[in-house]
Amino acid sequence: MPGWLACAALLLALAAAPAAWAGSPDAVVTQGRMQVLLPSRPAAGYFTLENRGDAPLTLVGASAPDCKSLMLHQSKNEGGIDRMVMVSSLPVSPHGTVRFAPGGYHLMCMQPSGALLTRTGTETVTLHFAGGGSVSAPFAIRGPRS
Ligand SMILES: [Cu+2]
Repeated sequence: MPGWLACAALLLALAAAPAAWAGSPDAVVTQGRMQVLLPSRPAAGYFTLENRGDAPLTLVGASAPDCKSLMLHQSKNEGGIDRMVMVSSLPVSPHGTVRFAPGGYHLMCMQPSGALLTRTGTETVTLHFAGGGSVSAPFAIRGPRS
């Protein structure tokens, strides 16, 4: 086989390799929303994360332009006391779904600014996965009663 042909065959094989994502894992984010209670308080982010791939995904972080930091949190009730714990990584099984919803997992936006303070439009939230991939999605900005 001529050298160039072997090279073309290798490229084709690489293109067809499953789960060889670089930058865009098989993760789909829906129902994203940022709930801003008071401008002086951290805002909470909720969404549904679906893994449409055949390989497990591990969510390891999040970021947004109008949050100084955007942390993964989990609300827990232990002995009648509500508290929040930091989540360093969260696995999403193949074809599995994880919901970030009030009372459970949520994003916590520290020191909200920009559109989060005027409570208008959407905030682009980027989810980061183990292995270096990430996915961005628009999150609707909501006030306390919406
Ligand atoms: Cu929290």
